[in-house]
Amino acid sequence: MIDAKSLQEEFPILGQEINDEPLVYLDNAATTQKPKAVLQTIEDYYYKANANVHRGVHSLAERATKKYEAAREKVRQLIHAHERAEVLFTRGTTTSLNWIAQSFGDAFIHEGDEIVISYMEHHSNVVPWQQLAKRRKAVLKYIPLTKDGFLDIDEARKQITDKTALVAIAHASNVLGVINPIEELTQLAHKHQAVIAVDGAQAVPHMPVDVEKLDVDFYAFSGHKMCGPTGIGVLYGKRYWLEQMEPVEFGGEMIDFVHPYESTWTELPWKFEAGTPNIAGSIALASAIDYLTKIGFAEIYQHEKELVNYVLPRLQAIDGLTIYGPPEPRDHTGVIAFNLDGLHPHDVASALDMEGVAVRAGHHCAQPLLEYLDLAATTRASFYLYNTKEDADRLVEAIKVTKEFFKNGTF
Ligand code: 7TS
Repeated sequence: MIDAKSLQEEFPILGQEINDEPLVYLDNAATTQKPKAVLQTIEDYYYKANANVHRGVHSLAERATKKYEAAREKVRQLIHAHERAEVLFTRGTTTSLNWIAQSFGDAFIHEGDEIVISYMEHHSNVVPWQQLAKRRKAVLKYIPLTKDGFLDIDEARKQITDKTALVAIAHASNVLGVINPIEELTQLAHKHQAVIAVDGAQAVPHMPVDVEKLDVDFYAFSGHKMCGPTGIGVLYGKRYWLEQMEPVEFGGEMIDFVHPYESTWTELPWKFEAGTPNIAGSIALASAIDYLTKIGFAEIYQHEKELVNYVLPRLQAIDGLTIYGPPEPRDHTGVIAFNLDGLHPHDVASALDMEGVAVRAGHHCAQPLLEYLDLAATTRASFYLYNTKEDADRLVEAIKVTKEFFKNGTF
């Protein structure tokens, strides 16, 4: 079992006061905080090992290269990829999804092909497909949701057909707090010879993920949502596809030979990694993976489940509070979006901030979802491994105070 209270001591940023109240950080879906171990790794790297990778013969360059490639191996183990060559470092989920759209999309999506996504996607799993559909004259289709915010799997069965070339779907929603049945969707896609790309930004940090078992063709996630730094992310792709795909960026590091008018590419995974990569970022991501693995992803999942079991009924008991997504705690992840009757979500988030509780308000980069739900915005609390039941109590209390304040005009 996770002792979240003591874990908080490992995250220096959590120890501060905001607006004279101890900080309760509940904006983990946007980005997570970093433990000392990860911060130390970044410092150590620049203090002791900084050099460019893959090109130097001197000792520091070898040291940096070893660490960089060891980080790739760490990611491979985390997601159970078959081989290191299938693990590409990117800037984050957004870049990973754009690479699929540009590289795979431009090569394999043809006029009239259908690209199937869902109404719960983050913009980074919407806009690249809109753009691809425009470039290739393909058709973008949406899987609708049930009234409790689940992906409508019966509708998915109707939408995914022999015309489907690609299915792109979130593993876990950043608004509704649902986990999608990726194995089932993958089988469905493959039955129709379609490829499946999964946006794992809200899944990998919170639960064990096995890309081989899921059998997905592509899988994307970000380091900063799992205790790692910003600017580093991962694109997993099956060798079968990566081999056939052109790089998205060209330049140093990714070439085999450059002649005046022609060039050839080096082998996977480096063929996709043009220029000096985010070396410190990837090494720090490996450190974050070490940190989380030691605690255990199954334990993290379980801890968040316990928090949701605790907090969801308490939130549901607040009069005038509407919560989106599944009403049963067992179906809900630690992402909880809500609205207070008659109040703007931004006002609610500002009022919670006055109480030291950090949440996000807005469209959460999921405007098609909000349009689908006929909402302008929501407030969202999102939990992680270092959050406690006391944090949950502080959220509930702060919402009650906010409600009273706007009713009576006093805190
Ligand atoms: N996909 C999902 C499901 C996400 O939640 C996010 C970020 C992304 C993709 C993009 O990740 P990035 O690291 O490339 O930016 N989600 C959020 C959020 O919910 N609030 O801020 C960022």
